[in-house]
Amino acid sequence: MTASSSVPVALVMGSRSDWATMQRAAEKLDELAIGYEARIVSAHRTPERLYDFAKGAEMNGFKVIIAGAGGAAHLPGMVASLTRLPVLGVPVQSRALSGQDSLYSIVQMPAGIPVATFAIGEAGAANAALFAASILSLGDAALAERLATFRLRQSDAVGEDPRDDS
Ligand code: RP5
Repeated sequence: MTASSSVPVALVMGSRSDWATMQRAAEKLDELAIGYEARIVSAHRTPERLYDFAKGAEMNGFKVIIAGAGGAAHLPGMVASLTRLPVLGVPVQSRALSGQDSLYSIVQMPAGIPVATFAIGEAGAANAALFAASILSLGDAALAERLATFRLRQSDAVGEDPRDDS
């Protein structure tokens, strides 16, 4: 992701094992026709890749960064420290502590460098994509319309009768 990008969202994650979770974000971005690039960028295994990505993100045309990681999840905070772009952090559910480690690592940023933090796991990944859509829709009327339609369809899909299984 060092070449110039024409897509607004960077979808980065600490490991290939995070993709099962982070693809929920990719699906929502696809649904809303928002362009993105997905890439593995590990804070501790590929620190130089992390640095190059985060320092170049704005110049490469990204507007929002979604960063997912699990365990001692430094990735979103490190990325946020290297760019002024909004960073949306997704705590991936870890095996040892069910993602509480990931959540606390991401959400407990000391004052000065913010990371918007979402729910643990797939719900967080999906919501990070929807939040990215909200941010981008501020300057994109067509996307704002697609987002409104998405919400209307979501509402329409919720029936009132709990016994109705159709
Ligand atoms: C973190 O360590 C990754 O974000 C991942 O959630 C976790 C485990 O990584 P693997 O051991 O599966 O590569 O860096």
